[in-house]
Amino acid sequence: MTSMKKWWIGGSDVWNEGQFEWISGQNITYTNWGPGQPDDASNDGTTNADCIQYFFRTVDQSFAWLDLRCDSNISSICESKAFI
Ligand SMILES: [Ca+2]
Ligand SMILES: [Ca+2]
Repeated sequence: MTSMKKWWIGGSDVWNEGQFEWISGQNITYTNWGPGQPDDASNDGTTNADCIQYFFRTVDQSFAWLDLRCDSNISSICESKAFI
């Protein structure tokens, strides 16, 4: 990883506002929303925040989720099978 401290993690409520799902279609069974999230708003004040970002909270040195506009230009964390 680089010094970036925010990533897409593949969850969205673009299909049904307020009902977040993984893009694989699996239900989200664990959440780690930051304070006040999800609020369907992005940091710039725009609405329609439908994708889940995993980010580092400098205020308490922890990681949390927030919802953000899906067209925001950040990197993704991907899951794959191990090839061992
Ligand atoms: Ca939303
Ligand atoms: Ca938000």
